[in-house]
Order: sequence, then C-alpha cells, then structure tokens
Amino acid sequence: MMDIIENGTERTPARYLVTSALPYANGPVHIGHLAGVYIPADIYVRYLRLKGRDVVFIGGSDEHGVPITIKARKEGVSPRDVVDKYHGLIKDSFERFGISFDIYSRTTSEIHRRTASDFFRKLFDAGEFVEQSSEQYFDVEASLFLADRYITGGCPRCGADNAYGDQCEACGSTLSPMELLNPRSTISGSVPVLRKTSHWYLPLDRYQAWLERWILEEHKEWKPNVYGQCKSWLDQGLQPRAVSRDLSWGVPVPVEGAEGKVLYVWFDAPIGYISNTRELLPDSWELYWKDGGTRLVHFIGKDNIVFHCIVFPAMLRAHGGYILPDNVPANEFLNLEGKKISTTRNHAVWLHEYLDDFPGKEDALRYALCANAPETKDNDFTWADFQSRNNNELVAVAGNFVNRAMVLTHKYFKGTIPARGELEEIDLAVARQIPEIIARVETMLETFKFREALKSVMDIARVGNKYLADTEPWKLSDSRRIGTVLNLALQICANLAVALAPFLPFAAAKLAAMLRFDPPAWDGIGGVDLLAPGHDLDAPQHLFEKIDDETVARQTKKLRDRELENAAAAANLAPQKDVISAEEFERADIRLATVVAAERVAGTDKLMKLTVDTGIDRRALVSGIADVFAPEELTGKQIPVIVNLAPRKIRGIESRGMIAAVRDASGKLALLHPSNRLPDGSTIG
Ligand code: B3M
Ligand code: ZN
Repeated sequence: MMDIIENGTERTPARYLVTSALPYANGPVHIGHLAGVYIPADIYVRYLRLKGRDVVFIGGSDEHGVPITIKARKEGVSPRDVVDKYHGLIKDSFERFGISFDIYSRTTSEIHRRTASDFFRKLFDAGEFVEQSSEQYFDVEASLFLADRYITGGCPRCGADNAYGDQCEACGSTLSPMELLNPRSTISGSVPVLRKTSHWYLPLDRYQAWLERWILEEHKEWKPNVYGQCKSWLDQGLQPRAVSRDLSWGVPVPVEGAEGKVLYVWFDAPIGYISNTRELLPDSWELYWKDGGTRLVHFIGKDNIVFHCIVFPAMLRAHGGYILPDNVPANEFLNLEGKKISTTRNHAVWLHEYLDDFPGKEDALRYALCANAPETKDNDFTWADFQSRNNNELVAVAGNFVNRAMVLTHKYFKGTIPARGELEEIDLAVARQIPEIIARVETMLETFKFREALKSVMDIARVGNKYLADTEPWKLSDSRRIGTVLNLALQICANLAVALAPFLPFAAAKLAAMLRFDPPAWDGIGGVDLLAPGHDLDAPQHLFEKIDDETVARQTKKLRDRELENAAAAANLAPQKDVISAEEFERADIRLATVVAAERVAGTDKLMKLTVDTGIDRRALVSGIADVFAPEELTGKQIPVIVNLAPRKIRGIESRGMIAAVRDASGKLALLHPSNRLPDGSTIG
C-alpha cells in the first residue's frame, strides 16, 4: 500500500525517517501524549529495527512560541527557565518509559536556530513569501502585540467564552484573533487596540492544486481521519499564513529591519525535525531528508494534522530538495475518566507521577494505552480499565502462560529444555498457528494498526495457554510426551519474547533473560526451533504483577481531589480541607449561645470580647469581628459557639470557645442565627 509497487511487488524503502511531534516544553507530558504519539511511534521504530531496517527516530522539545512565554509569565520566571525545567522533565519521562529516540533534542539549540534561519532566508530570497501589513491587536498596557494565545474572547463558531486567538478549545475550530468576539488581552485583561504591523506570509493558496493532487489523489491510503481533515482544509480553499510574529522569544527573523520579530513557532518547530537529524548525523543527515529511497513518517496528534500535511509539505516544496512525508498516522484524542485531558485544569495522568507511583510498571501503561489507543476515534482512559487490562490480560494471559511453561519445565526437567518426541496433530496445529499470527502482526504494524497488532501478539500467549489446557501435561505420565509439550510451550514463549519487544520492551527483555535466550531478528521468529533442547532456563519469575483495588482507588481519588481543588480555585475559594470521619467531626461540641455582653478589646481594631451564655455556663471569648459589628448589634443575639475548643489567652483574656461565623473569598463576614429561638446549650451537628 505505502510501499512503492513495482511490477506488482512491494519494494522495501532503503531507509526510514520517523518523527514524533515535538511537545511544547511548557509542562510535563501526560498519558494523552504517550497514547497518541510516542507509543505508536516507538512500537513502529522498534519493529523496524527488529526487521533490520535502517531507521532513525527523531524527537525533541518545542521550546518556542506563546505557550512557553505565557507559562513563564505565570510562574514569574524567564522563558529559558521554563524550557530548561520542562525539557529535562519530559526527556526523563520518555526515557523511563523506554521511548527509544535516536535523539531527543530541543529547538533552542544553536544548530536549530541556524537551520530554521537558513530555511526562512532561502524562501525569502527566492521570493516565496509575501510581505503584508495589517492591523493587529495590541495591548497598550503591556505594550505588546497579542499573538495567538495572548488574546481571548468569544468563539465565533460555538459561542464559548475564552476561545484563544488561534483556536477554540471548546469546539476545536482554528481561529484568527480578528474573529474573536469581545477580545481581551490575557496579559493585562485590557481591551486591545488595533495597530499596524507587517509580517511575512507563506502563500498556501499557490500550493492548493499541487496539494490536492499529492494528498487527495496520491495518498488515498492515509488514515481516514487524516485524509478527511486534509480534504476539508483543501475544500475550504487555502489562505496565505503568517510565518512571523511580533514577539521576543523565538528564532529572530533573519531579514534586515525585522527587529522584534521572530519566526512563527509552527514555522520553526517542524524544521526542528531536520535540525535534530543534523545534530544526530552531521555527515549523513541529507540522505535521510533528501534521498528518494527514504520513507518519512510523522507521528502526531490530530490537532497537528494541518501543519504536518499541508503547511510543512508546502514549506519543503517551496524550499526544494527535500522529500515529503509518506504517511502521517495521526491519532485522535485520549480522554481521562470521561473528560478531556487538560493541562490548565490539571486533569491528567502525568507521566513523571505515574513512574513514581508505579515503579517497574512502565509496560502496564504502555499496554493499556496501546490496547485502547485512540486510533480511529477519541477514546477514554479509566483506571478501572487499566487495572482490568493489567490483571485480566497481562497477568492472566501472557504472564500466566509463561509462568506455567517455566514452572512445569523446572518441575519435570529441573529447568532444562526437554527434547521433542513425535509431534501429534495438536502440536502441528499450534506450530502452524504461530507464524500465521506473526504475519498478521507484521501486516498490522506496517499499516499503523497498533491495537490490532498488539491483540495478535497476545494471541500467541492465548494459543499457548489453550495448548497447555488441552494437552494437560501435568496429568501425563509419559515423560517423552511431557517433554514434547513443554518444548513447544517454551518455543512459543521464545516467539513471544520477540513479538512483544516492540510493545513491551521491559517485559520482553525479562522474558528473554528468563529463557536465557538471545533473541533473533524479527524474521528469525515464527518457527518452533528457537530454543535448543538441553539448554538451561533461569528460575521462573512473574512477568507482570496484579494491581490491587486500593492502588486504583488512590489514583481515582487523586483525580477527584484535583477536580475539587480546581473548582474551588476557579470560584476563588479555599480548597476543600482533608476528609475527616463522622467520629472526628462529632468531637467538636457546637452549641447555641446567647451573647449577654460585648465590648471592644482596648488597643485593637478587630477584637471583640463576648460574654456568652452557653446554657452550661457563662464564659468569655475573643473574636475578630469588631471591625464589622458594633457591640450593640451583638448583645441578645443567639449564635453558634464551639464550646470545647482548648482555651487560649488573647490579649490577657482567657478565650474559652469560638463563634462560628461565615467568611467569603474577599474576607467579608456574616453571623449565623437560628431560624427560631431554641434554648441556649442546644447542640448543633
Ligand atoms: N509543539 C504542538 C503540540 O505539542 C507542537 C507540536 C510541534 S511538532 C513539530 O501539540
Ligand atoms: Zn468554539
């Protein structure tokens, strides 16, 4: 399909260049990133390497653009501080999850600045840009042009508040700042004014016909979601796009008189793929980017489709000399417990937190995210599904099969692989099934159907489990027959060790070590002679561990707590306090009491000494309400008093209790009175 068909036979590309989207270094990465981009890319690359193909896997952080400078402003640090912090965190998370980049660099590197700058200059010199001046929103208070996310307002498509100048997150529409209803600056909150500024535009309209042919006719094999989005962009008619911005953070526009202007982040970021390849392979990078024998594949999320399928190819074409992507297998989005993952609302499973909460369980998440990947539609991650995939699939199917084969071999043959006797039909059938499954895994991987591929890999273990259940070697007495069955079961384990490797690299390595097996390349599997009889196995170990209910409950609680925190913060309220039990609450003794006397505490503005009748006794207490209430407003009133609070000395007065008053976010006070009078000392609770 994507192989070049020549005389009816598919030709394997000479080499592969695989890129994965460069995440903005303005926050940590979460499960949505992993499921949508990095896991599929890593599986693909690991598979290609096992196939012995020449492949480079390019990653890196996107360190320019407004998302970075907004974060810097919010945290009161420099953009440089922000990218240094998050680049380190992101790189570390990917490494710990086994994402096997050949390079993970950054767009603030010197080589990138030069590469992006030269790229722009080449297009500029060739007259590929049009310069246009236009009116743009300007924040007078902050004295700044308001690019992209520096401006918010109503969405002209769906009416949502707080759409950004480049996109509405509620409905997903791409917007321009001029379309926003009631625009506001996100920096000062002020209403922006229009001011003239000039920018360089890439006239995408000039590439319309070419793109229509290249995508709509020559790449009908692209995933329907990708093809469909491209078609809809093309059907609307392409417009020139500005490739510069009035900002100070970014790659400076390399043109005289362009002070204060930088390259638009979506112009420089994809060039980052080139820069990072140059950094990795200073002498041979051009082979990967310029030779027709290379297959270029971009792994991205759906919000990046237009940039990778339309804008970047147009840039490459305008430049000349570069190959174009052969495929862009973009995924849809992953939701979390039924809601959109959100960095700003902190509704996410952050990878660095998962790694700390689940040490040694990287593969469990890799498995759940691949098995449930949003390949054709948005999907939902739930902790319950994660637990059941781990316990019912990894542990119960794959782990269980390997463990039975290992334990039985140790029991019957002291851990030495037995020789096979004559094969019966049931053995031959199993031996035929394994290469069929592996061929299917290959087809699925070559066509980016990673969920299906993983399901098929698990079928290897399913076949193995069924084989042991059908042959029941533990019930046999003929040692030769037991040897035949266990030999075959172990051969299936060896196949599994290789087939699992692209998906679950840690478990695959552990399995190979247990088998004391030096795994062959991908094309060496499928058969049942991978392990030689007489060869000693290592001691059996569990490949996977169960995840218990408490662990899952802790994670769902974490999400719920954050949701409450966010709701409180949004309403400008203090977050909910830690949960207490009913028994703990009941320890507080709150009663109705009547204020019998009130006087200001001399020398203070706020303190009032109250004498209250609690029904049990008369006592004094000191309360910080004198700036709001006068003594005469209080006497005679019934109010709730916490009577068993430990006494405290305040300004020489022993305060025995505390009145329960109401306080709003700004500190305003109100008192509580019962709706009808009840005897003093009546309990509240
Ligand atoms: N940083 C957007 C994103 O993280 C952007 C991708 C760049 S890929 C060249 O979704
Ligand atoms: Zn909208």
